[in-house]
Amino acid sequence: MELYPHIKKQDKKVYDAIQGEEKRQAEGLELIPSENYVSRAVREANASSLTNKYSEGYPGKRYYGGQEYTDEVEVFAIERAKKLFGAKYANVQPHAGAPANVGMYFALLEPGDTVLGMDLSHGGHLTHGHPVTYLTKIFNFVRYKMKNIETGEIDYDEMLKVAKKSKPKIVLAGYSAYPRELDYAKFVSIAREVGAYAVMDIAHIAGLIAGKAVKNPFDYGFDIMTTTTHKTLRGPRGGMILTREDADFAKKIDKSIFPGLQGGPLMHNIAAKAVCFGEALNPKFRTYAKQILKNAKAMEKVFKAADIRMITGGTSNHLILADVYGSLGISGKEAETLLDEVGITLNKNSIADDVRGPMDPSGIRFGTPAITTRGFKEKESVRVAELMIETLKNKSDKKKHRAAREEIRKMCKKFPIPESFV
Ligand code: DSN
Repeated sequence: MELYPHIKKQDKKVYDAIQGEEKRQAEGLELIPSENYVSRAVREANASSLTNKYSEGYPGKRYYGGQEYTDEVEVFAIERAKKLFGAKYANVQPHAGAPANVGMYFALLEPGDTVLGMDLSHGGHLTHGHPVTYLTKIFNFVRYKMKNIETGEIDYDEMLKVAKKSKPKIVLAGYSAYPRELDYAKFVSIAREVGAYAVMDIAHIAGLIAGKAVKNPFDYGFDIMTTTTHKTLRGPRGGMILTREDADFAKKIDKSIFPGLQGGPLMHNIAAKAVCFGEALNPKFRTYAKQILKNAKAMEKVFKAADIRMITGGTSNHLILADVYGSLGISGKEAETLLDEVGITLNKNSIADDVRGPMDPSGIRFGTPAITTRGFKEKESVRVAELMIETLKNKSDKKKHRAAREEIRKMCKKFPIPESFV
């Protein structure tokens, strides 16, 4: 079936670039742990005529006419999100994860207030207060870290000390490169002790929570969860804020997103979120989420057997952070390039206390959400890990690389990107 007949006819340059990307995705393995493949249904909603509509405001309270269907779509998304995560309120309008976090900060904080978040070098995220963001011009960010890099244990004693001293208004959990589960009860107890909100940025593990493969921070008393919808949750690119507080509090969040931060919501994107949440509510999604973890464990075993150091010693979620420089003498950038050549896409990543700089760090970060969507089980995941290690250990052996490329092409043919998940 010709998928893009109109672009093809009208704009050959863009058409060719899209075709190139389709082919790249079809013929290679995606191991970037924050990426996934969405269903055709999600893509159709995202490409729908809802993109034509301005809908500033919220369902039932819009600034423009003609909202009978956009209201329906947004209510579907909100109701499904609440059910999926056990939330009382959901704001599905953030365009991405960063605006979800910025909107959350402005709803909860005054300029100069303090946030206690995870250090970026130990797995945190730019929007959790890295100095390169504008956020640090307005709010004060203090940090916690791992106590033991080899096990991933967070230094909760130090965290409490810092919290008592700096009196944060938000104790922020969540990460983009941390392969373990957090002790949610400890986060909440520290937040309560200093009178702060307990907030978790679940972007990376939203699908694992929705699929009940890992714990839900709301069950431990967290007040707010922010997220993206396009990672393990397997939806369109986008963000969301979930709350369990009262209606006034939810109104504050809503006001912060619109009109505080954003203009018109992307209604086509919200429709795609609704479709994604519908998929995630299907019991099959639980099987998917659990398989993501099994596949990551299978890859961990191969890396362990090959004596390749993994930050925190392995994984309890969907991602692995491997110290390829320390273990194989190859930088993260070199490893990323070598693996790209054999059809495996992942990203270079700083590791905790990295001896190298962020543009060419010591580590690689990879994960299993996308290959699990393709239908990979433990057997295939083990083989991918073996091919990765073989490629890195034989970095100049072009023959081996060609053979690996060919094997990966075959795997991709055997496990094509599925069109439907329900
Ligand atoms: N860029 C995302 C990731 O790869 O983890 C986080 O924002």
